[in-house]
Amino acid sequence: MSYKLKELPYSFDALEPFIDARTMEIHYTKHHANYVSKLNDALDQAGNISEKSLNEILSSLSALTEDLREIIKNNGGGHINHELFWSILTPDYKEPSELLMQKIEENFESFDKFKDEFTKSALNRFGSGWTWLVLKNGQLEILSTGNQDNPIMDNSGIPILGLDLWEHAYYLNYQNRRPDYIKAFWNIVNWAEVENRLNKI
Ligand code: MN3
Repeated sequence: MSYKLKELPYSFDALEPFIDARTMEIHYTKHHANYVSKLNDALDQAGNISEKSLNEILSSLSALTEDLREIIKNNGGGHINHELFWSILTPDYKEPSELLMQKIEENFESFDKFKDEFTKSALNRFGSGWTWLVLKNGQLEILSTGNQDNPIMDNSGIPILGLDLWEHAYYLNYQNRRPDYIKAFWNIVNWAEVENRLNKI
């Protein structure tokens, strides 16, 4: 079984002006596509491990041989991280539902405090990586990972929201201005999908 690049639920220019069309196109057709293709190559070599779901494989990377572990971690992580990322973005922004808002306020006092904490985490990520909102032991938590690592890899939570902090996600439009990219992100979060992911855990 091999993994495929799922169609984006919107056009490349749909998230403008917050994320420009050229960035979306390269990000999806080159970067994400490359993770998928390298993941499939590695799984071909891995034999029967590929019968497990990708989440299962990535939650137990130590079961892999050393030569495949790093490549499956990076490219499998790259694939699931981007699948999540595309899904939690939308051109039709709506505020979180009352229920989700309540859950956020329970864990972070207020929506603004949640956004501040998430933003801080994203600004503090040195180099390439992600900042996540995860569910861990019934609580919402913010954490950041390097490279294409995903919180499921070390059991630090199940992500329901993630922000790609690799330069390829913003450099064409924002150059070194990561703070502006993070600020723009709040205009295109698909809170309904975040809530949907939370409900499925
Ligand atoms: Mn990316």
